[in-house]
Amino acid sequence: MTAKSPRKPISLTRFLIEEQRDKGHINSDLRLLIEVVARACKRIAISVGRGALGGVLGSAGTENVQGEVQKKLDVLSNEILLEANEWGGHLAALASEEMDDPHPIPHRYPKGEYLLVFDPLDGSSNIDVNISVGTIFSVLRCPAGVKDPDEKAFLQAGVKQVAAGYAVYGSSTMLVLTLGDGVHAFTLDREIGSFVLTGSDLTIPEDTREFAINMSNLRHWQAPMRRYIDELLAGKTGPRGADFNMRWVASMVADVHRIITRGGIFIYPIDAKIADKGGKLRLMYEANPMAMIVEQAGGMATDGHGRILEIVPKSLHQRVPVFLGSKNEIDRVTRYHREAKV
Ligand code: P6P
Repeated sequence: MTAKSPRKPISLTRFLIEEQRDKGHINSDLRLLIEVVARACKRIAISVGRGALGGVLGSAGTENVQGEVQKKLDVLSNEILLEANEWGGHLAALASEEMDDPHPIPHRYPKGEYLLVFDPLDGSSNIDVNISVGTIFSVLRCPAGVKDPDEKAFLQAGVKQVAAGYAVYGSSTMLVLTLGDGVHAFTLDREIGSFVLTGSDLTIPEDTREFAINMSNLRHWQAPMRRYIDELLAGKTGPRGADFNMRWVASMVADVHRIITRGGIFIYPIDAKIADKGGKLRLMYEANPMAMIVEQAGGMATDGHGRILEIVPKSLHQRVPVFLGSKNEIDRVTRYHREAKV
């Protein structure tokens, strides 16, 4: 009997060509966009992976529009994504957590039909302590007839996203992607320098015994948030009749990747400390792309009241509360908020 040859690895390039040619899910511009973003993420992975040897740890000594001190790698990652995407002719404009306003495509290059918005290095406060960080991106269509997209062109509800993904720079570098037809995971094969398909149609279990939240904010939470977490902490003898485990990496990409991989819930609720800002996490380049990925994997993503993907943005850097992950738990905690009418 001849030994069965192992299945040939499917590269990201082949996956995207088959999505375009065989399924008609994407066109050549969107295929190019994803390939370019993936290549930029490989470059970011190399810089992140160099750590202290790369001279890119620590603060850049500047602040972004959020008033957050920028890390050198925040700035570098942003520049890598801008340079990679400016010349290809697939984008009409870009926007980033690290830039006040949208970045126009230079007039010397052709424009395309897509808008790319991203958090170039999410969780960057973890870089100096060698904890996983990541890049989050969201793809929208540029509204018809808009030649020079400004902020207004980006202000589309998350349901309008045509693709979303993240790269997680952890023990391995992975790219997790949805084109609106399921969630697929690719692992970077460093020897050949390609992302290889290592997970198809990822699915989040509807139930979980694991939650992720920053417990240090407990005293600032609204009543339904306290009720939900108190019930989890009460364990077997409490109203839930089961013990729950907690994780909090303080890197959204790492926490969400764990949930995509084995289930769980991630919550960054509104609290008294951040009520005036509307929340901690940004709608356009954190909540929306992650919400699309989570829903495509069978999970749920709300702001405590309604689907995150149905929120019509009022500004590019708008913040929202985020509840996402295993469907039955997000359904419960959202019901508690609705019942409390907060
Ligand atoms: P806290 C990172 O700064 C981030 O935007 C997310 O990646 C992460 O989930 C959250 O903030 C952590 O916030 O308040 O726990 O530091």
